[in-house]
Amino acid sequence: MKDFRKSVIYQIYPKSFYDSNKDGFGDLRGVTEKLDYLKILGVDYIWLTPFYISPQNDNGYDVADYYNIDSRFGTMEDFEELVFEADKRGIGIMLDMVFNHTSIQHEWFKRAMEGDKKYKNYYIFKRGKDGKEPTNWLSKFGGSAWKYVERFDEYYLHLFDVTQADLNWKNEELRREIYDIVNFWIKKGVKGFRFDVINLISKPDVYEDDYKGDGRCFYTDGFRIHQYLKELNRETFGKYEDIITVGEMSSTTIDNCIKYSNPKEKELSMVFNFHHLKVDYRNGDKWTLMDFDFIKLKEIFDNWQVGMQKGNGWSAVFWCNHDQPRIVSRFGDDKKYRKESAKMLATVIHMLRGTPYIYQGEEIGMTNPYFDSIELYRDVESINYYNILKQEGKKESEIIKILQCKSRDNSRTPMQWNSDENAGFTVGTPWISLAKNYKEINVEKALKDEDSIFYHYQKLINLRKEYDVIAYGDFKMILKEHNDIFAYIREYKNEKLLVVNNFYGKYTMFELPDELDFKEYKSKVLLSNYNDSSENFHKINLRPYESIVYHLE
Ligand code: TEU
Repeated sequence: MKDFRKSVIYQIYPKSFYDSNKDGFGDLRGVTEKLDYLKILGVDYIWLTPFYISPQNDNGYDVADYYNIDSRFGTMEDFEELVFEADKRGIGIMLDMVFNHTSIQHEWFKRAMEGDKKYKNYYIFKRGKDGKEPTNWLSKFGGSAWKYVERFDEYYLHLFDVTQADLNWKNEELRREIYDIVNFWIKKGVKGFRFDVINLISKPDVYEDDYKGDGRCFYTDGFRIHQYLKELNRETFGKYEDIITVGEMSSTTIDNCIKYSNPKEKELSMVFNFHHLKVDYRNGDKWTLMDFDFIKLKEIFDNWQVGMQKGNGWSAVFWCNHDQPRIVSRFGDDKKYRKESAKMLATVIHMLRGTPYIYQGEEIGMTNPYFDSIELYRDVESINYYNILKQEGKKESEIIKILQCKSRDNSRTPMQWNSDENAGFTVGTPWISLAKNYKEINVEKALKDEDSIFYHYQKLINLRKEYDVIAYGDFKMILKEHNDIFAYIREYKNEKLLVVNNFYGKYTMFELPDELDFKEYKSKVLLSNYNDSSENFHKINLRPYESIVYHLE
């Protein structure tokens, strides 16, 4: 059985991965065809984002039928074949389960709208207040979180798009339906689940205005959340030894994440949190431009690493996913030092305490596409905010600049396989444009270049298997105040790792703090992004984005 702490997980956004049937839309067969590539990389699990029947208003996170596959992605036979072929290669399939909300096209919601009481109680319908929405809460995609339904003179809650209606987890009948869905997919042979915004499912008993914010304090890590997760665990995956789970936790806390992921609590295997990815939000607002705050980034990692370790919790560690811009364009340098900075960023994440996630294309250093016109964007959140920023009076060129850095479409452009037309992703018309640099940045090139970012990721994955200290070691940050260096130590039994990273494109001096006396240790360089890194780790003149991992024993 696999130990998830020794595993690396690869995230696939099937729509943009590989199109096997020429319709411009990636599909499940496309994933099966590329399994050998993932086998070479060495990943243990693949997390697939939703491919269930959906109107695709939010690219599948608006599920209309949890039991069936959207024909654009393929058929149930295609899915079964994918599970079978992945299993043959020692790769487990993880599914994305969206249970905070359904699409308004879901049968349950349709019945609710017909006035069927049973199904109305699957959702959250409330009376308005003084002719207005029940509360002043905001949707995460902009505007009010409530939608008026004339027929009932009531509103339904939608924390995301207006076509994504929030489910009522207080209703036991609804919870049973959910457990049936999870059990259905377990029987299909899946080996894991990612639960979408799962810490938002527990809503309050009383709905009130939020005078200081957007409402999130009433439903984030809500008061029944641990009860719900324990029940979900007990009724579904908890019955099996080899199923791993990860919860996507929005605006959460360390204390809650310890509870979500400490094995004693019997909730989930691990958690995603996003605090480290908000260090380039001005005053917490994503739709602004700001250089990232490096000291804050380190502080957040330090707090979470140490906090989770103390409470015996477990984190999913990552830079990229389908909601985030490309990391090399964000915290690295996607031009002059693309290779060096992408490798450095990879090392920083993979040597932390936690299970690393790689998002498709990250392993070849894919960049943001820098779309220069609103017509090129597809994402509902990006388009909503384009309109909101317009209304606020921002200039078109300013808004496009913001989207070029912040839009979720930055990570949703097709996977770059080779230098053929459309990067070999499709011979049809791709549903979203490609980044123009695909002739330079693609899988075929990466596999031919032994110094490529791809092989750096491959090494990181192999090292995790070989060295227990990477999976199980304690974490300690050093040089917290240093303005350029991200450095830390991992310790396990009599092994240590010293991980030293220059986060910037200029030279900087590393000096091992005096209190660390590692003189009696034998050291070797485990990994570096330069081929002649210093063997002496006491004092190093680090080159641009230089990143070195020392093993001490
Ligand atoms: O994301 C949750 C979420 O909070 C993000 O969409 C977040 O609001 C955004 O990245 C910040 O700008 C999950 C899915 O990953 C996302 O794709 C879905 O759109 C969302 O849930 C709704 O299901």
